[in-house]
Amino acid sequence: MKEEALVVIDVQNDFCPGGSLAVAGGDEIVPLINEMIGRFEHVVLTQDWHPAGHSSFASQHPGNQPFETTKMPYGDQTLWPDHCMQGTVGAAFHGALEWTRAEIVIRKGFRKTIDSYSAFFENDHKTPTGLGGYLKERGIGSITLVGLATDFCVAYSALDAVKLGFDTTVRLDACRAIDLGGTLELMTGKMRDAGVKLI
Ligand code: VGL
Ligand code: ZN
Repeated sequence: MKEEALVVIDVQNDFCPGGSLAVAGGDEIVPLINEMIGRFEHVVLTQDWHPAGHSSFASQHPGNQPFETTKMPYGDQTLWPDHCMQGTVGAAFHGALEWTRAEIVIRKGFRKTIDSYSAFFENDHKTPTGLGGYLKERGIGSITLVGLATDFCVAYSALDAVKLGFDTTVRLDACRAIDLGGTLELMTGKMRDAGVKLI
């Protein structure tokens, strides 16, 4: 029997109300995620973890505003307000998240010149974070994704998980979206087409 893991994406203060890149209702999902954490054999967390001056921050691109898109060597990149800086309160997990059972925390976006939405690959879609190898070595074949944000880090993680051969489910009721001009509908469609189970 293949093992199953819950993968909790980026439930961090900066993505919750009051944070610098707040996702509407981001904190509402914490009780449901806590309940799920209690039911899964394996729990994995991801943590968006940027150095100061990260290249995904609009503040590093004179002439650009947050939420605009720019070209990077690895492709198009949305620019964000400064967020989830390493070691800050904004980068910490939401205070009510019951994370103690997590067996691994995957940090991502820690290289200054490249962003990483997905828990599996950086935004060049080539550089692995190590999570795919970790799950495979542990005999985990199915994953359920929850967290923030549905249309960015959750969606990119789910699409990569399918590519890596994991049986992949997203619990949409335990996610919240940024929804930048239709990105929620776009990414939900891509997940459905790729074979992600959306619940
Ligand atoms: C995320 C934008 C920038 C996310 C992370 O967790 O969805 N979005 N960094
Ligand atoms: Zn980020």
